[in-house]
Amino acid sequence: MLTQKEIDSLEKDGFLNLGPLLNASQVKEVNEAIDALLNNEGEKAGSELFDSKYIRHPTEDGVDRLADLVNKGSVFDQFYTHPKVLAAIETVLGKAYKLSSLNYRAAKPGKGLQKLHVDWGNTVVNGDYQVCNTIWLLDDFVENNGATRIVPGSHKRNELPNDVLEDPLAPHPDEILIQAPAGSVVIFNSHVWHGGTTNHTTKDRRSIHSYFCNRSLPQQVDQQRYITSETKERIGEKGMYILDVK
Ligand SMILES: O=C(O)CCC(=O)C(=O)O
Repeated sequence: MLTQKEIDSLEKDGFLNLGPLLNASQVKEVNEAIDALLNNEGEKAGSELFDSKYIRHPTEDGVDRLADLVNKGSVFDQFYTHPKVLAAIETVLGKAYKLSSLNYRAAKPGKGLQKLHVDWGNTVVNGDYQVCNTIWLLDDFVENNGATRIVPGSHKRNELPNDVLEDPLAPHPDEILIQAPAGSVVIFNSHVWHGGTTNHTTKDRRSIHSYFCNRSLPQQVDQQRYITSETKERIGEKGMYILDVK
């Protein structure tokens, strides 16, 4: 599913751009579904994350979030079942992984800057990675619209950004920006130093994160608690295995 070059680059740099997995009409369909959910959910949008101990920024000023997209329409099934994405997740986490959460994050104009961070409490120097994220671009990510930044290779460092950086909000000399067209999917090892940047444009910068973890860990969103019979019927045994639901 992945070339050796792709596997090596994910291992070495801690991220991999899989290229466009959604075409323009699929991106449009997803963005329409997101708009409808944001309208319907209003103040409650993203609330499935608020009681989770396992998310670093459940609420952020100037950011729209939606959570539990698993149960909000068949259009979201592809985000955690796409074979190429799963192959990349397996490269980082091994075979024993599951979905932790499926969320939407949009940086509003003027907002979106995050500290460089990792999504795990400690460093991992032995390659025993516990968490891995995928970011699905719902807009072109460009230099000034709040694209995600990553410090390549930092997943192998024996130090955390918050401990060693004078200002984790400041640009890092080694960081790169993910710049790619809408529909692209970027896998990033969640132990790599990363974060959102400021959106300097007048339009939202939209994305969906399918976040995976080691099978033995608690999920960011307890999938068993939220799963509906409609979703179970639709996704079948394989989907239920990825979500770790019965
Ligand atoms: O959306 C992004 O650019 C990155 C978000 C992120 O790293 C986070 O919310 O932890």
